[in-house]
Amino acid sequence: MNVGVIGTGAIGTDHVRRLTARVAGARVTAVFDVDTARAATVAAIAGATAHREAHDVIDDPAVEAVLVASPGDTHADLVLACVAAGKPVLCEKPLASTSGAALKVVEAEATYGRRLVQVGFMRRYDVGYLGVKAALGAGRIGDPLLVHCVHRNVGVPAGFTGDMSLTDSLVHEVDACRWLLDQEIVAATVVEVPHSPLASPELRDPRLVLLETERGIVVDAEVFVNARYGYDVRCEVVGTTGTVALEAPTTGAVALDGGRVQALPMDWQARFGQAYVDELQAWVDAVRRGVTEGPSAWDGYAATAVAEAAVASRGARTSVDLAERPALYSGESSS
Ligand code: NAD
Ligand code: ISE
Repeated sequence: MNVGVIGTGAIGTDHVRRLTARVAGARVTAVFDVDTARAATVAAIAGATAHREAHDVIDDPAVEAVLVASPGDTHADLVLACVAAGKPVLCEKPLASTSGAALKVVEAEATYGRRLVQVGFMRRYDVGYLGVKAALGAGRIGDPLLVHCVHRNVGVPAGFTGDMSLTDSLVHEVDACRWLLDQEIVAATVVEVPHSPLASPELRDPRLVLLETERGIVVDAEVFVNARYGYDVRCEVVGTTGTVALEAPTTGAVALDGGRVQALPMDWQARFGQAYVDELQAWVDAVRRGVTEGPSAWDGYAATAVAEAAVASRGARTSVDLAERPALYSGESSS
């Protein structure tokens, strides 16, 4: 499968490397980035052509599917162009920077009549999250009552501003909880906590967010994007008869000099490296079979709508008012 990649920054470059060396059945044949030097360097890794415009990648007759890894506010227009061209597209999260823009993608795909869009919520491919999902599905902890989530980054790049800890980071917890619990989130409340003086004030870092699902389950999610000590993602679902907690891959614990040290990954590349490979492989396999599976445009829309409610919250409970779900997505959202 010939893939065109738009956006060759941190994750775009990683995805090109993965599609070139670790994923079977795909090769990158075209790339675009507004940073033309970067695009040329990444094109050379894959033996691909660096195009002059993003739309040249989508319109390239040799490109069979597109991967969008440019900044979030560029996603919706690029995905809409892919749908108009009838080309399958794996779009990095978030699907769009506003729920209105995400809904336009949902509506365009519903009008097209079959799925073309997969959103890059790669945690659904992580072996730890899959273990939590399997335990819930088997009823091992009874009925879920509440979920504790933690999402801590060492730090964030310079362009990471304002409410991005909600729109770019919290969206992972939103999607994971919708998928694990198989229900929509209907309200968000951001609870004020003291802010770290080590983070830029506009980030108001960390944030504590309460999410309520349609069947009354409450999720507390801490997002701390300048936690410094390591990349630490946790999730524990509490049920009526037990709990199930996310297990992260470990490199073993070192006991030495009267202490015991467990190494942590320092970034998402290390923590979710295998999940990205498995996500891409699943995408390629499905598209080669003529279908698109995995997190859908509806999932992307719902996640952005919840993040938007969190941004609006400022301490007040804010409801999430989703549009009516088109039949194209019935029975598949969050499953
Ligand atoms: P980045 O800043 O490293 O890379 C973005 C690239 O896009 C840059 O090379 C930039 O020059 C290019 N770009 C900017 N505007 C463009 C445009 N209009 N058209 C084409 N290219 C353009 O950012 P990143 O960390 O690689 O993040 C990119 C996207 O991937 C974001 O949406 C981010 O949320 C997402 N992401 C997802 C995960 C995940 O865990 N799934 C991890 C990291 C990033
Ligand atoms: C980044 O864009 C990601 O998606 C990472 O998975 C997440 O941990 C990080 O907070 C985001 O900035």
